Amino acid sequence: MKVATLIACLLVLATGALAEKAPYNYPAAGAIDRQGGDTIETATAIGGVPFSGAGTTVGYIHNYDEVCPYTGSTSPDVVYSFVACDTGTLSITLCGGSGYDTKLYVYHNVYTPGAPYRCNDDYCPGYVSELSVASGNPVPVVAGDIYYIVVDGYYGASGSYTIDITGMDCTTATEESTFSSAKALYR
Ligand SMILES: [Ca+2]
Ligand SMILES: [Ca+2]
Repeated sequence: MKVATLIACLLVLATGALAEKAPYNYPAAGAIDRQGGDTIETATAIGGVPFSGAGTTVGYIHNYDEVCPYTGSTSPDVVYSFVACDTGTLSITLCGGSGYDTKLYVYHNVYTPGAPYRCNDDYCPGYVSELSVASGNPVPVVAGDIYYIVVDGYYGASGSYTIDITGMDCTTATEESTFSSAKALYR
């Protein structure tokens, strides 16, 4: 490929990737509750599903970025971790009240830069992210495996977010009940 052709291709790619989005009025920032951790190593552990949390990415470090499909984000990000208590399908949405142009991705068991397990940028109005059955991009999980959920932003965007996870009954009560049943077998 000639250099001029290569440069033309790169320009087309860059223009597509960084195409400007129309402005959007986001809701006011909500209360911070069950804030995500700064990195995969310091992820906030989600004890059960259904789960609802809220927080902010403002003031956090930019550690992660995935192309889904926009490139070049330097947005700060926060991380949650979840060990599936059951095999099934999760829906994870930031669409309940996030206040900026979010990105959302999931890694399965290990951090695999460039190859997230699931990824979404703009499913909802306001360019907010969702991985769900409804969006055609759910998150299948396997009992006992760990999933890292990264709340990121487009380009350099940051702000307040909400996160809601549904799809299975992984509550502490269920786990304790299962554990008690299992223990009863050995009495
Ligand atoms: Ca980031
Ligand atoms: Ca987005």
